[in-house]
Amino acid sequence: MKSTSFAVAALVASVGAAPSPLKSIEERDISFAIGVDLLAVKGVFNLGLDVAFNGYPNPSKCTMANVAVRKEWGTLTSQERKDYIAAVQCMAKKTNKSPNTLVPGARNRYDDFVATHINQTIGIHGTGNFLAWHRYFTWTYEQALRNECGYKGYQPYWNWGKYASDPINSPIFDGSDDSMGGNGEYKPHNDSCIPSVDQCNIRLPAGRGGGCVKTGPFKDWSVNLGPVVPGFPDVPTNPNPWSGLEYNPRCLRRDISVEAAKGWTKDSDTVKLITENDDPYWFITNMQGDFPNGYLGVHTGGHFTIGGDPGGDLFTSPGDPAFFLHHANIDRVWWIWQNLNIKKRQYALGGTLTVNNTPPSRNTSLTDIIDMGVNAGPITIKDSMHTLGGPFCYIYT
Ligand SMILES: *[C@@H]1O[C@H](CO)[C@@H](O)[C@H](O)[C@H]1NC(C)=O
Ligand SMILES: *[C@@H]1O[C@H](CO)[C@@H](O)[C@H](O)[C@H]1NC(C)=O
Ligand SMILES: *[C@@H]1O[C@H](CO)[C@@H](O)[C@H](O)[C@H]1NC(C)=O
Ligand SMILES: [Cu+2]
Repeated sequence: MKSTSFAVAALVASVGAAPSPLKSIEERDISFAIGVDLLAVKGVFNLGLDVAFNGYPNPSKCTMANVAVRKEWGTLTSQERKDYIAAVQCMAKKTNKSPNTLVPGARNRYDDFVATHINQTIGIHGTGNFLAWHRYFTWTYEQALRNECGYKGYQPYWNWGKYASDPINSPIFDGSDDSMGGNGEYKPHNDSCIPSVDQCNIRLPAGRGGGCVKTGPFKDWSVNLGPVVPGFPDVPTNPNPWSGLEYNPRCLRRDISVEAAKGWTKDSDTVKLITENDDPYWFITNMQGDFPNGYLGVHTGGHFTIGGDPGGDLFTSPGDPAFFLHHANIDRVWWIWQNLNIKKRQYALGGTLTVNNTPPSRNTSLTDIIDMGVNAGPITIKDSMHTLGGPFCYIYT
């Protein structure tokens, strides 16, 4: 009974939050974002049926009665966005948990998350744990916002396809006081090369930013750690360039790329990713990008829509607070993909322990551990496969 009402309520929540006819610029963008949202509705309906027939994975902890619903940034009220922003800024005022011996450059609680990501970068990208690791990372951050900074909402996500035609004027990056801050000021710079200048498999033309973000709530944001692989050659080198963990305070820079957004993160790109990759290995690989084959994918496409420093640095990218909106959407896309074939995909993994399996290594396993450093205790990958199981209890609209 409870479970059936879950299906219905979840469905209603999805439809209710699905974009209603709006005014102005958003109307046009939203019409391009309906494909993924329809898949989400279909997926949550499946999820409701699944718990109705098979029960909840963790019934004493997580049911319809207490499930959190993560929402799209553009559907939040202005006050809800400001509450989220205030909590992020609060993190940058709280004392770090990382000991100075481990992360000499950490100056606040936000830096703990950046440091954990930097420290593990090589083991969590291009690997089979990529989605599970980032799911737990994003959730741990959301919990810190709530438990340490009084935030009452949940982690919002950035549905790329809604804004792919014009990311600079999106409610995420338009620089208004309820946005995640604007583009960087114009500073001349070269094209971006992915994965690197020496190996330019994919070239993105230089955008119209490149300098410090001077508009919106994060204009005074301090990026303290990194770079490790700097987004621009003029980013000051970290005193320990190998670890990136020494103190290196600098402004937040962005170079919002319309080409990355339009080329790789349209609604149809995400629909294609979800519907044309039944094999978990190819889903995870095409999502992250297949650079030797000139394929950027939605993950790297989203990161380079933000670009800049630290946004264009694989290691330090969580230093830009927009990171977590991006990765919430990565997680949502995985969640949708899982929901569309729960039996086969809920616990399906693809990939190995090493980046693009170089050097060759064993497959990632459900019993492997996800380490969150000072931010949270370790969990198994299996515990990170279900958003109603393990430590989690959330769904997406
Ligand atoms: C980095 O990872 C190593 C190995 O897992 C761990 O021992 C160390 O404490 C980590 N450092 C940070 C800053 O999280
Ligand atoms: C652009 O790239 C060229 C060649 O690598 C380099 O000499 C130049 O300094 C770069 N310009 C900027 C603004 O980074
Ligand atoms: C590793 O996973 C691949 C599929 O991604 C599979 O073909 C292969 O058999 C697996 N290897 C082992 C040793 O289980
Ligand atoms: Cu990452």
